[in-house]
Amino acid sequence: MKKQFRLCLLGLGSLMFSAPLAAQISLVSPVPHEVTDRGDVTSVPTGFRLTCDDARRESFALNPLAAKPSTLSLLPPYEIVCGVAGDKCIKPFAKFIPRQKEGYYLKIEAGRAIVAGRDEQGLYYGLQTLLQSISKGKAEACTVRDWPDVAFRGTVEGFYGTPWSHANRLEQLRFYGRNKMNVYIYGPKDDPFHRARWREPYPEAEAALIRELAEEARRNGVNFYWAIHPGVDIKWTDADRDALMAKFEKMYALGVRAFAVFFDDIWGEGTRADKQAELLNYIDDHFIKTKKDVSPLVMCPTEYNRAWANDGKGYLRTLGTKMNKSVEIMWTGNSVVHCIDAESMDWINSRIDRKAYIWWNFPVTDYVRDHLMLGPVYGNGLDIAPKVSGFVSNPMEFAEASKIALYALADYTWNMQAYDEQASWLRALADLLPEKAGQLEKFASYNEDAGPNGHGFRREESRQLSGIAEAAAGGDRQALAALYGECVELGQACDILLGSDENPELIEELRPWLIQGTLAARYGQTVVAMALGSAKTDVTAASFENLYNQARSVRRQMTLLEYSDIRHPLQTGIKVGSRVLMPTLSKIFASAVNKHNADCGTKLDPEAEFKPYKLSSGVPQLAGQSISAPGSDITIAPVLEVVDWPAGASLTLSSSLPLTLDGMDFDFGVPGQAGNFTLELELTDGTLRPVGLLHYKEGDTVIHTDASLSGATVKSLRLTNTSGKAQKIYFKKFRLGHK
Ligand code: LOG
Repeated sequence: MKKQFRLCLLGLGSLMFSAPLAAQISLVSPVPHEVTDRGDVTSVPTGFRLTCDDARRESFALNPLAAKPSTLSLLPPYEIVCGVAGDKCIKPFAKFIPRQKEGYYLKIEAGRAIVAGRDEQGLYYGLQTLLQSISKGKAEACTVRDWPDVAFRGTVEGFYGTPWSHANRLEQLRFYGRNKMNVYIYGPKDDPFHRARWREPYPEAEAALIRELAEEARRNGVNFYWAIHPGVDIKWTDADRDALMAKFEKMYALGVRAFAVFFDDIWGEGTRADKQAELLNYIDDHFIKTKKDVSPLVMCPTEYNRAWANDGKGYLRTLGTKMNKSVEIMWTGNSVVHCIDAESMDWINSRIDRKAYIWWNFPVTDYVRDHLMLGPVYGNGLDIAPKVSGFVSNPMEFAEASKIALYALADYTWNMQAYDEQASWLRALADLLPEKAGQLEKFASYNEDAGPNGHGFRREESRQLSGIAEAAAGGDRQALAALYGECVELGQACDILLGSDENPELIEELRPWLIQGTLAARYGQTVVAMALGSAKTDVTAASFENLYNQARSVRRQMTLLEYSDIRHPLQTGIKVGSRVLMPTLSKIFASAVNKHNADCGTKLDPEAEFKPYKLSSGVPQLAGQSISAPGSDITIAPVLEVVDWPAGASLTLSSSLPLTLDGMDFDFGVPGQAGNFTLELELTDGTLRPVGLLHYKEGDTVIHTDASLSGATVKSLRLTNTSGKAQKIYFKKFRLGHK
């Protein structure tokens, strides 16, 4: 028995050492609602004695204690009394338990703690709070009453791109448990058995993994939702309905006890509200309600944000009136990527006649794959809790890096009024990388904004530069010196993180951006040296030109790194400091060069950026897409949603150097589009040459060019919708090969 207690001690120990300094209830995240009777710091001896009702012994709620419960009163003596409302052993405390679901009462005293949950989930959370508040064998005496503001909190793995790995998902589920999140919705767009082949059951090996996830979720108090995405090709027939039900039965047999149906990003037959409602009601009546042990059904509508809602056609109102009230309806806000406020909740809730279930598209980066979103979580109303039924976040394909935002999201959805974006962010960084939290903070502060994007979603970045950037660009020497210092620190942070083995998975995810960060930092130092030099009379022309050449070379290396294989699959580039730092440095570079040219009569180029390829387009959704040029390919980043390509509108790709073409293929996701488009090459002498477009076989979505393209040396190429009417396509792939 003693041995078991030692195991307990180890469990507590690892938590203790991750928390800095003394025992603090104030270190607990999410921030608890009520903490009273704060008293002395009391020591929590090495190990504990558990007291609970027999009925509670095998409960998942005791998992945080990481050992089998025991009522034997052996040493060591710290007693943890655990129970759920109605249990005998916590009877005297029952009246203190909050009424809310998942709420708990916790009392930490010298010699014992009482943890009383409204339900098992509440007990589980109370234990999490107790364990988090113990640090280095000490805890602060206090009383906590706590409960969640939002009933369903967590994530929806709903992004396009490389789905999370199995190991990622297992770790996420544990992380959710620790952070009091109770939902994980499995819906990666690129799992074929979720979307493209939704009718087919998982092969055995994948099925076993789903089973494991469902089990791990249960151990951590998380509802594992499995989502299906049938809208692309569903026919509203009994056969398809039965195929969906059969798939759900298979998932149920694997241990899944929560289900979702997604209809986002589709067009055509699948988008019909009446049919969607009918199907969902059928599932609700004949599956969810008959099983008894499954969570409420969740659906993502086709019009899932206000910008896309066609109020006149009444899609949302049809769902609102026809679909069972027990079905949750997801909603991303006023647009695809948008913060949520009370007014926008009133708008949607009045249409769907229930509280919307928020699918927040943050920190997902599938629409801006060259950026990371590592900044604080802010912008959502602190008063929306009574208006939402759930709030889940769609993360980045980088699971560990996403934890920064998810940690804060857990905090926000648990206790909105107390939410402090900066404090939560700092705790998140310390939780993720305790030993290098400072370096991670520095790096993260240059990776917050998404850059210009089709969704118009922007974040503040590098707030520490707010008093410096403009002044430095204006030539203020003190500001330039401060900016220099910032660049030194950014470079140090990136180098230190690159060599850190504290969280290898995280560093691997960040690696391309960390390397880019070291270059950005070096570029910054060089540029600032140029500015300081150009203002001084004792700097020789030669030394200035050395700095100039160095700056341009580093800038070129940054572009080449963006094109290199270090990128993750599908990634379109690697941007660091794109909102404030890099534009500021470009301005400083330009003015230093202009000044030098004026002083010395030179003709140095005031543009440092190496940008060999440019894209312009009359198709709004394409105009901002990034270009990548790995090896002898040039690719344009894919667009995730349906692209509306107006009649007559073009896409033009131009190169600053003559380009000898070798081949080209592109995929518009729908067959038969070759005949609707015209491709023209602009040769180096300015003449235009049309190139034939074709599909190799009927039904093929990939478009090929005829042989006249190969070997042509061009300045640009232009693709135009010459069909005479607007075309709906998926901009899936656009690749140009050159010699
Ligand atoms: C998709 C989602 C994607 C996200 C951000 C929803 C409901 N659906 O525009 O899979 O990760 O936006 O790009 C979406 O948001 N479509």
